[in-house]
Amino acid sequence: MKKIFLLILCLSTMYPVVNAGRVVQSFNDGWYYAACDDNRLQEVQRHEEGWQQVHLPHTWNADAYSTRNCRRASSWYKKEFRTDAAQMRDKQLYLKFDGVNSLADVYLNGELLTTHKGGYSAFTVDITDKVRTDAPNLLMVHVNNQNDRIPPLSGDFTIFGGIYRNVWLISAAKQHISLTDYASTGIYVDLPSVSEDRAEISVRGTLVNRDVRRAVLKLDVEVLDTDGKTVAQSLRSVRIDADGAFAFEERLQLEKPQLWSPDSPYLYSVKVSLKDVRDKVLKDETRVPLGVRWFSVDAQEGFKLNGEPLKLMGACRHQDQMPMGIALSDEMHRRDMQLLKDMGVNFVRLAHYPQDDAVLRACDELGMLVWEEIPIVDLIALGDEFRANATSALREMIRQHYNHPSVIMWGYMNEAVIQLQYRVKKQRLNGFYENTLALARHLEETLKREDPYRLSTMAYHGNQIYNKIGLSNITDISGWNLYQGWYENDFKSFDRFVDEEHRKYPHRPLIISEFGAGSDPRLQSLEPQIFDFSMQWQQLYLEYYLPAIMKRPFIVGATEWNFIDFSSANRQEATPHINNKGLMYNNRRPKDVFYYFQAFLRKDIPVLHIAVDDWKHRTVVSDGEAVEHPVKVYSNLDKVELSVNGKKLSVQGIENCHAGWWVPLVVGRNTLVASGIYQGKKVEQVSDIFVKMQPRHIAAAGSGQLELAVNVGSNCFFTDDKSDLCWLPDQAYTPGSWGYIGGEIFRRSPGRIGTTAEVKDTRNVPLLQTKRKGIKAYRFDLPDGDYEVELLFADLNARSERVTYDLGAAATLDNADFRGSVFNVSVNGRPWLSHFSPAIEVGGNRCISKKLRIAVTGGNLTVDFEAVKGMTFLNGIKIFRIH
Ligand code: GCB
Repeated sequence: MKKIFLLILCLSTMYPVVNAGRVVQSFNDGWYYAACDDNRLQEVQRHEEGWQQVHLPHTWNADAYSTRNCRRASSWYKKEFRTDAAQMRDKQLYLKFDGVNSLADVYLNGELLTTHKGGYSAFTVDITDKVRTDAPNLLMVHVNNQNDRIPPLSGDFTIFGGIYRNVWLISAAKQHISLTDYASTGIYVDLPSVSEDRAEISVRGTLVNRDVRRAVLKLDVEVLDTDGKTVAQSLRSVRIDADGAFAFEERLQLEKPQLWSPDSPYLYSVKVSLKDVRDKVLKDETRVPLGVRWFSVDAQEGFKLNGEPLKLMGACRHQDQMPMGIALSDEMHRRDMQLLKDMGVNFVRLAHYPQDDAVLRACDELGMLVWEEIPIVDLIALGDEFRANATSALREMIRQHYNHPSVIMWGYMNEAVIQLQYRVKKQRLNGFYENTLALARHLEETLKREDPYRLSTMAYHGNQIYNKIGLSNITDISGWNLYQGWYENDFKSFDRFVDEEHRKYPHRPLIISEFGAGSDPRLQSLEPQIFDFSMQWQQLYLEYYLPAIMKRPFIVGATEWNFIDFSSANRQEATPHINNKGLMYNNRRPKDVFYYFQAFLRKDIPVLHIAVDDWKHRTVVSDGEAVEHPVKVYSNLDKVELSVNGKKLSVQGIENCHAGWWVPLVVGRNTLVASGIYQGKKVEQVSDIFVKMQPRHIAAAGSGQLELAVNVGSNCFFTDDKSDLCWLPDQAYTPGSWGYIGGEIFRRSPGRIGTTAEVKDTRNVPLLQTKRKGIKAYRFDLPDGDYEVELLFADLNARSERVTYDLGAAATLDNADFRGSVFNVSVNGRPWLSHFSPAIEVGGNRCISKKLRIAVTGGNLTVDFEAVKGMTFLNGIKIFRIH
C-alpha cells in the first residue's frame, strides 16, 4: 500500500497535472453605488459624497412596492480592484455581467470599454489590455433604467434599475473557448438526428488564440453520463494563428441514449477541453448540459415530446421578490422553479424577458419545458436603433441559453400592438402595423437562423387585430393571452374565442399564453363577482379555465398568469404596485388555489388541501344560531370526508379536483379534518379557522361589546390585515338590523363594482374603492348607549389635482370642471357635516375619515345624507359602543 502511494507521489511530481485553464470568480463584493443622474464620468468621479457601499446583486428600486414614482434614471456603481503582474502573465481577463437593467456603460480606469443595451441578458468585456498591475484599478458602471430605444418600452412590470445579477471575473489562458460570442458559453450543442436508438450530436464552437504565437492544440469533445463516464468522444488537433480564431464542429454519436423528459430529466454533459499539444497543459475546459430529446407541434395533435403527446401545462414567471426587487440570489431563482415543479407543471413561460441562467439550469435539472422571450411588450419604437437592440436581445438570449434542453420555444413579442389604439391616431395606425410586421418578420428570420431546432412563438391579446394584420401568421405557435371572465365578458366567452380561432385557423398550433384573475386575501366573498379581487372569484375563474383548456386537444398548452404576485409599480387596483394574479403571494406563500393546480396536475402524490389558508379568520353574522360557512377542499382523491370539531359532516365525490361543504362554525377555533384514500392508504389534513360572531339584530343582542364595520357598496368581507377588523359586506336595512337605505352600488364601468384607481391616505385601498352612491341613510337599530360612529369616504369621481389646489370650497363649487360631490350629513336628526366635500377637503381618490361620538337614546343610530352638488356617497361605516 505504502509503495503504491509513493509511486503515485513520484509520478505526480515528475508529470505535474498542469491546469492553466480558466478561473471564474464572483465579483459581487466591495461595490459602491450613487444615485447620481449625470452621465459624465469625470464629474461623477469627482464626487466623494453620496456613495453607498452595496453588495451585488443590487437594485435601486426596492421602493417600487410602495410608490409608482420609483426612480427611472441614471445611477453609478464603482469598485476598486487589484491585479498583479504574475496573475496576468499569459492570461486574458474578462468581466461578465449577468444582467444590468437597462443600459450599461462600463469604464475601466477612466476609459469607456463597452456599452451594453438591454437589461435581461449577459455581456462580457475583455479587460486584458486595460487593467493595471502597478496600481489599483477603478471600475465604474453607469446604469440607466429609462430608455425609449431599448425594449421594453412599456409593460405591466417594474423596470428595476441596477446591476441586479451576478458579476464574474474570468481569467483564461491565451488559448480558450470564446467568451465574447454574445456572452454565450461559446459552445453550441445540437441534435440533428435523434431517436430512442441513437442520437447524432453536433458540437460547434469557436476557439481563440490571443497569443502572439501560433498555437497547436488538442481539442477534446466528450459526452459524459451522469456518473461522469465518457460515452462519446472526439479528439483532434487544431492550429490557430496568432491572435486568431478557429470555428469547429464535431459530430458524435450516442447509442441507446437516455432520453430527457419532465418525468425523467436525464442530463448528459458535453465537456470541451483544449490542451497544448506539446506540454499537455490544459488551456481551457467547459461543460454544457445535454438533454437528449426531440419534440414537435401540430395544430390538431398538440405537442409531442420524444414522440409522446404532452399537454404543456404551467405558469408564467416574473422574477421579483419583496423586498429585494429583482436582485435575487441563484438560490431564490432555483427555489421558484422547484415550487413550480412541486405544483406539478411541466412548462413555464419566462415572461416577459430572458431570466437568470440559474433558472434555466434548474429547469434542465427538474424537467420543466421552457418558453423564453425577449421583452418587446405592448409597443415597439420606429427606427433602426430599436430594431438593432431587439435583434441583439434575441441573439443574446438564444446564444446564452442555447444548450438548455428545457428550452423548446423562443418568443419575441407580447401584445405588440395593444398600446397603439391609445397612443396613435387612427390614420397612422396602418404605418405602425406595417412596422410591427416588418420587425416580427425580421426577428423570426433571425431566430430561425440562430436556432433552427426550436419553435418560435409570440403572445397576442384577445383581439382580432393580430389576425387582421397578419401578425399571427408569422411564428410556429400562436400564443393568446385570454382574460374572459376577468377583464371582460364571462367564462364562456373563453370557449367561444378559442373554438372560433381554431375553426378559422385549423392549421395554427395555439397556446393560452396567459389566463388569470387577481385576488387580495383581505377580500372574501360568499357571492363573488367578476373583477372583485376576492379570493373566491380567482378560484372560480381558474376552476373554469383548467378543465376548459384540458378538454381541447387542439390547445397545445397553457401558462397561467402569473406564478407569483409581482411588482408592477404603475399598477393600481386593490393592491397598488402589485399585480395580484399570483398562485403564490410575492413572499412565495401559496394561495389556496395553488393546491387546485397541484391537484389538477399531479397524480403521483396525494393532494388534499382544505382551502382555508387564505381565509383563516372569519367574521360571521348570526344572532346566536348555528352558522354554516362554505369550505372547499382541493384534492386529487376520488372522494373526501370532512369533519369539523370532531363531528363528521359528509363524504363527497371530488369533481374537477374540488368539493365544497357548508360547515357549522362556532365562535373561536374550529378544527377541520379532511380525509380520503390514496392508493389504498389513508391521507388526512387538518386545518383551523377562527371565527368571530357579529349579531344580525344588534338591538336584541343586549348591551355587550359592539364594533360593527361595513364595507359599503361591496359584496366582499374586507379584513384589515393590521388590526384584523373585518368590514362586513353591505346589506339593505331591515328593521331590527342594520343596512343602507337608498342609493346604488358605484360602478366605474358596467359589470364591475367600484374603481381600480388607487386611493391614497389609506392602507385599506379596496375598502375605499367601492362605495354606495346616491345613498339616503345608513341605519343601525341598536341598544341605547354611547357610540362612536366613523364614516369613510373617498371621492372616486373628482379630479384630484385640480381640487387640491383650489383655494376655497366656494371657488371650487363654482368651477364647472369640479366633478366632486358636496353633501350634508346628519346623525339622528342632528346636523354633523355641512356642505361636506371629501374632494375639497383632501382631494379626489383620497381617504377621509370622520368620527363622531354620540349618545343614542331612541333605539337607533341613523346617518342621513343630503346632496348639495353631485351625489351623496359613502364608502365605509363603523359603529363602536363606548358605554
Ligand atoms: C397581459 C400582459 C401582462 C399583464 C397581464 C395582466 O396580457 O401580457 O404583462 O401583466 O396581462 O395582469 O393584466
